[in-house]
Amino acid sequence: MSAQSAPVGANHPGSLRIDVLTIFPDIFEPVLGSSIVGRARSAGLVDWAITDIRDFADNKHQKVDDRPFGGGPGMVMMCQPIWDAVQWAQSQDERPVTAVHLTPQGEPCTQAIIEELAAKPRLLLLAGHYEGIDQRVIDRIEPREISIGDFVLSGGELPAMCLIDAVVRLLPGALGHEDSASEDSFSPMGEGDERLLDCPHYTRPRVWEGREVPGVLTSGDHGKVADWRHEQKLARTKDRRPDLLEPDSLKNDPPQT
Ligand code: 9WO
Repeated sequence: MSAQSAPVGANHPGSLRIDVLTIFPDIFEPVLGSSIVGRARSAGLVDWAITDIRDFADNKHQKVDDRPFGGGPGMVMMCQPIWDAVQWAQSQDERPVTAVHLTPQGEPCTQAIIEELAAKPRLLLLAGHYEGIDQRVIDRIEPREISIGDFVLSGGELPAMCLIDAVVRLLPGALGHEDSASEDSFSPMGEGDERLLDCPHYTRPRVWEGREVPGVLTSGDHGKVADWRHEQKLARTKDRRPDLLEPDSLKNDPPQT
């Protein structure tokens, strides 16, 4: 089943370039620089450029926001600095860029969307702040609009980092153990357990504070272990996320127009 599908990212040469446009450039490096994502950069699989939208403000005070037409609280991010930053980022690499705007108004993110993004040569992530971004520059950029969940944050930076983490770990060579990604919850490349949540995991000691590891896992019978894990995945999914068992639940809905 997974054998005939090309590895994620195999359809483009070279490494993935990710541009991030933000008014909080400093918060990215400490998060992205560590762990699997940082290792993937050291290995040359990915690189990112974090761009401060303020650098593109065409006024003395580096003002990138203004009061909303129609009134109301808060501020709105202006078109010009964002458009100029997008143009600049685009000019840094000749490969076509896929723009993504992280917003609660976007399509709910799924592992299928992450796999699609991981196959692109370039991503440009737009992280909004304040009350949001002037709709006219969004209309001009025509980014894919993606939500990482039905909750409101103070900005799109954390969702952008979530998306980068999810994408980068799928790049071939990013995980030490190459099978890991395909065995996850949600992976369409799984061994028939795609669409299912993960099973419980255990490590030593076999007995901890009187609690024993399920006997099948220490039986040495690999067939029984595989069956048990599959049953656990199925039971957990039925119990916690029955919606995932509905047909096409992991497919991307076509854009509604
Ligand atoms: C605020 C708000 C208040 C009441 C009803 C709806 C509302 N939507 C927003 C809103 O979108 N605020 C944004 C804050 C404006 C720009 C960036 N911000 C943001 C991005 N918050 N949360 C995200 C986000 C992005 C992706 N996935 C989940 C949340």
